[in-house]
Amino acid sequence: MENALREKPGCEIPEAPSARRKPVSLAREQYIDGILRGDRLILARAITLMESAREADREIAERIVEDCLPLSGASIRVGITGVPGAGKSSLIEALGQHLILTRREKVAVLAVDPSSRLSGGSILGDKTRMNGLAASELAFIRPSPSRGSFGGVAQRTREAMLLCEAAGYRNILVETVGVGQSETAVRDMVDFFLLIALAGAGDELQGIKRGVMELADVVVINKADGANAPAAESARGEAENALHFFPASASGWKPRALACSALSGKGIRELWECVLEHRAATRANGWLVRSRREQTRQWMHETIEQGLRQRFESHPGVRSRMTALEQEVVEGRITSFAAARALLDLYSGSGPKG
Ligand SMILES: Nc1nc2c(ncn2[C@@H]2O[C@H](COP(=O)(O)OP(=O)(O)OP(=O)(O)O)[C@@H](O)[C@H]2O)c(=O)[nH]1
Ligand SMILES: [Mg+2]
Repeated sequence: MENALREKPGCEIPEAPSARRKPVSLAREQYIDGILRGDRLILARAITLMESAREADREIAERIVEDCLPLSGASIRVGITGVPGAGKSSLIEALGQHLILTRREKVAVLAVDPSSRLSGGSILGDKTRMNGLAASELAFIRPSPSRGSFGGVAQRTREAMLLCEAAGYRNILVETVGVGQSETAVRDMVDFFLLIALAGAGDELQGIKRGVMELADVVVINKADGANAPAAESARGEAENALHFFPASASGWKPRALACSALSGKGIRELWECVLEHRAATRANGWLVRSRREQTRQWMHETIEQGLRQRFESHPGVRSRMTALEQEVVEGRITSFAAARALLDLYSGSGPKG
């Protein structure tokens, strides 16, 4: 775990702290073998390879993902969102402990954090909230990729998810902080979406956006403990009422509101039972298979978009003109549309040269 969190993009072989670190690549078969054995260090290194900016690393990584693909898919994929401080990390710790200690199941925790691009940090940086998981042999925690566009970050997370599944993780928890596009991106890569909310001072729901609530399979009112318990129960009722007014979801599942405490463990078992119930229902009515198929179709298109963007941005002609054209746009000497068209023409080789 420690190693996984300390891994940096690149390809370093882990060595004793006293030894000199020198980058050594593993062969593709070694990655595959390691992943299939459930070796967490190799799994972490394969994910690092995917996040690498080097074309050669990406190529091997893509082949590793392809090799792992037939062995992926058997997990329950759960997305978890909520405003900062709602208790995402704490709830993941509580759910993870439930899975590990009570159910003896492996759990992988991944993150999509759009802000990590700017801060260089990660929402999973606060490992202190996940002490138990961080110390468990049955858990794997991976922070959000901190480089690349948001679409790239989401794509890396999906690929990491597939590798974790091949490594035998039957439960994947994907954490994302509640800031707009990341919730939709995570919703589109999971089977079940969990929204964490809090009770406010007047017992009403706090910090929930209607658009996000519509994505939720369950709304969890966290911190239902101590003096806050009655307020949480009241907010739960309010959330339950609000959920009734949303149109029925395509999965046939009726979203619920639950009150929980990540701190005391209250409601955690019931929360996971709700996930399992959703699983059984959507498997029986065929939605799970349809949803996964639709997701892979969508991923194909997103991968194309990512690929095009990468190629565009690394195109020598585009790179040489980009800064100058940006400047002209900023100074109002050319419209943004004309500048974009000039760059696109350059890329496709049909436009004005220079
Ligand atoms: N009383 C109480 N406090 C909680 C509970 N869950 C989390 N907290 C506290 O709320 C604070 C935020 O918890 P986190 O788990 O870090 O929340 P988060 O949503 O991951 O926050 P960010 O990573 O900053 O977005 C911490 O001080 C936790 O101890 C709970 O069930 N009850
Ligand atoms: Mg957190």
